[in-house]
Amino acid sequence: MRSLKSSKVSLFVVATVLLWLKTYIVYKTSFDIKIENWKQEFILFINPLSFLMFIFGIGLFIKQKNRNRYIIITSFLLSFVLFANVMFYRFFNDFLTLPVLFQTSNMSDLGSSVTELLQVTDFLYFVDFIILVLILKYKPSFIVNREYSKVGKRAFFLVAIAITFFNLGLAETERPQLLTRTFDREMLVKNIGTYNYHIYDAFLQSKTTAQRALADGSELVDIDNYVQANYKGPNEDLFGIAKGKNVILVSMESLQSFVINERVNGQEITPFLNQLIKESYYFDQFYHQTGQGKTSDSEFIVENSLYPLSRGAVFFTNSGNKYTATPKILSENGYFTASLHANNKSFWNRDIMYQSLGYNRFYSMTDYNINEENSIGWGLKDIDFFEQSITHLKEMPKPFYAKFITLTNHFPFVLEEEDQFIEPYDSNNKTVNNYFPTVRYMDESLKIFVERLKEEGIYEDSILIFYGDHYGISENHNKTMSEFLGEEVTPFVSTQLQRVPLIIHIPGQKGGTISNVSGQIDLKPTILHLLGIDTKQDIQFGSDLFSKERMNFVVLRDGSFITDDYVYTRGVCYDKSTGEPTDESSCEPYMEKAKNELEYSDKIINGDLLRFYENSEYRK
Ligand code: GP9
Ligand code: MN
Repeated sequence: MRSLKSSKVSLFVVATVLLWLKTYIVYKTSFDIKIENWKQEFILFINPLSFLMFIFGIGLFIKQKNRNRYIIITSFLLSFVLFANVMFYRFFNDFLTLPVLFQTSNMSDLGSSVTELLQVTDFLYFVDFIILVLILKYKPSFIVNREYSKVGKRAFFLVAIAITFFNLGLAETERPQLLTRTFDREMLVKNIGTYNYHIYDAFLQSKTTAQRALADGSELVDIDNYVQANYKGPNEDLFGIAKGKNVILVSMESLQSFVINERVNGQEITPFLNQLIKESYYFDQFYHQTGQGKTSDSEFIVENSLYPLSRGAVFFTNSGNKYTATPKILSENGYFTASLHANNKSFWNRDIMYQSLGYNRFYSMTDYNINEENSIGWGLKDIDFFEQSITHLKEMPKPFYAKFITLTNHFPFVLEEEDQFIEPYDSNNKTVNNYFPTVRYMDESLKIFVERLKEEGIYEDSILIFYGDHYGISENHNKTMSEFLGEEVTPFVSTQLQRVPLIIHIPGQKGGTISNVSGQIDLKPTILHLLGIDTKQDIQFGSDLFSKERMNFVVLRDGSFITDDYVYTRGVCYDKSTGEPTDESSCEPYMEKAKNELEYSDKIINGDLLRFYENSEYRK
């Protein structure tokens, strides 16, 4: 009697365990999720559990009669979500997101090929659901149906909560700031599980939708007035100087200005860039303005002349917005526009965002030959990346606008012995030590890239724009940085360290060093003006770097700003000439402007205001 009773189980337990195991098996068999160590494997294994406990646990509150029905329906729906992801993955090699689901072009592609994508064995994706139905029909005695005590229910949900936190905690150690930075769908699914990922995606989506729905375009009047009042005309001598030329943009991973013309252990850190600077325009007071979206933020700023968001990555949160980005403008002006980056295409949601930015083509991981020998750290080594990219470049229709995103100089700055052209710095801080050889490696890759461009006859027909995407050495390393720089890293110095190199090479121009206080936001009008394209009608917060009317002023995403004479950061006004705090009144005239710019830009993004711009009547 006793043994008979104990062999009975609750249907919700069976459903949870079956779906849990099934999800894990599907992860392993239907998706290509890269696992690097046992901890990641363990996270992958447990990640469906907490969600399933919650969702099936709701059944505990439902009266017996309906409970089984609830469990069966839920099991079917979740299986369907999983299956839909599998189908989507077969076609797009990516996980579903809500905006994508409603992006008709994507879905009609998929719709027409659904029958081709279906396989006979696909019913296996519903096998647990089938088992549940069969049990209920033929072996109902196997199932115990009872009401659960309050304490029992409470204990159950406490365990579910504990598992959630355990999962999130583990994920955080594997991937810090996973949720706030929202890196990559694969990374999210890997760490929080496919079901939680959909909830998170739905949350992001509803936030965006609500803000967008509430906007009506009337906000644009103020913004437009501000932008028009701050418009700076182009430099007459340079406007259109590169008309019809190719544009080669290189995002230099984690490159900060402090390494330029600097040595470590007596060796030059960036010999090639130091050389290139002599034949180009070099901006030594140029700042990155990125937030949590890192590289993707820099891409966003550079191509839209808007600020990124203070939280999250705009590439994720607002990828469906209307933008008037450089690639879009240029493709309307006869250019072929492409981005080249040897990483997973869904990283930073690039595959989706690039459509909104107007790219014709994205050369991602699958367009490169990547193997164990030619990769390190985050993927394909920069030298191999550039070498392989030349083939793509040669095939592009001319003129082209091509953006290259380097990768090797990425935290944690790992490099193989054979790629170390200089010795690491000597301190007890591995990150800072190793930063220099990887920077040096990237410098070498750029040298090879330019040599190849010359060999292929592309160099003389192109303008080159090389910029650092964001800092590489974070504030966690201030102590070692103080040692390296020979001065204490105060908030003032830290702000100065946010300078990244910007080099613009224009064939036939001697160039020179320009010390305008400027930032990534200024690149869009600069590039367009060099190509002879007017930007007077654009909503932009930057201004042409060569303009004679320029104001020396840049705002960073954290609200800090820099002028000719002052640095304002963390509520303190610093005198640039001394690096010491000074009277707040010196910074006061700019405070309002800095705040306004960030707020206006946020409004544009959150309200998707540019959709009202082109067709609107308000501009006379
Ligand atoms: C990844 C590359 C680097 O595709 O953009 O990412 P980051 O962490 O620098 O933003
Ligand atoms: Mn980066």
